[in-house]
Amino acid sequence: MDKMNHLINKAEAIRRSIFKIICEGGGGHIPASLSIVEILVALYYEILNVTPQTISDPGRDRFILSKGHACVSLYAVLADLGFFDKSELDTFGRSGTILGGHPDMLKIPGVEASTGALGHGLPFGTGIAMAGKMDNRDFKVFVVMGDGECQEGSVWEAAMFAAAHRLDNLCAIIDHNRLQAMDTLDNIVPISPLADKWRAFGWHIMEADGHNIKELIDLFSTLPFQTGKPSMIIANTIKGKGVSFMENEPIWHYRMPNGQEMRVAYNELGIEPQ
Ligand SMILES: Cc1ncc(C[n+]2csc(CCOP(=O)(O)OP(=O)(O)O)c2C)c(N)n1
Ligand SMILES: [Mg+2]
Repeated sequence: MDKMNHLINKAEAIRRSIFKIICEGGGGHIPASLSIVEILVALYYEILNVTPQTISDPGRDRFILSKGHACVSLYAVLADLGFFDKSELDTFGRSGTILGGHPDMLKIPGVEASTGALGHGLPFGTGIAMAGKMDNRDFKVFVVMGDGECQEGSVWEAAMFAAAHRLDNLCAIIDHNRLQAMDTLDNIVPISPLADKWRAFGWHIMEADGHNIKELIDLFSTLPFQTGKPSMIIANTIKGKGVSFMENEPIWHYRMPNGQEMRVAYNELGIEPQ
């Protein structure tokens, strides 16, 4: 099997894992997690130079999931790569678990930043990128944000700072699924034209199909897009990707499927019934 097919299969397996973990754990953000699967697969299986053995190495690449509510996607990837034991995934939603509804950097091996309150991942990542420059290190910092998250003022403070300090070791990815918690961004606080806004703040912008692993890898492989500028990938995605009745439907941000809906989703994702 060639590499790309392997990664596409990996993404499908991660989708199945996300769905099972959240359904068995009794709650979580399914559509937001499904939205970023290919972005995480492209980064963790091809781009990031971090392994379970190097999680404390000062020279490692850093990944920050700023939209922390999608953490189950990250948990599934980290467990698959051996950052912690896969059996931990069965504890999601139970008392005493290290795998909370938002990721905790003090508890979970491989998690670089505790996130969940939106608007903090980019400031956090910008600080690490600045430290990398000051220490003359050549690691990269990747931050995945939600598009609704870009309504937070702190995002734009970090955007200005990163451009001012020429942080070309920083790459942000916006999961541009056009939905926030309760509705479309356009119906709440529109943020378009998104690319022009970031460009005006001094970033180099590229756009991609956020579900096309090859396209994402090709882009990540050319970082920085421009010397002296932070890089941004606007990844066009579908919230709920892979479960037909959840795709692009805001109601599923907080809702959990009932038994019948679960069976439909299991069938679509190719999960064996228990
Ligand atoms: C500061 C802050 N305000 C509100 C919330 C509640 N909240 C959780 S997810 C979410 C929607 C975020 O939308 P977006 O960034 O587009 O992410 P998506 O769910 O589409 O992946 C909101 C408002 C939060 N986590 N943090
Ligand atoms: Mg969104």
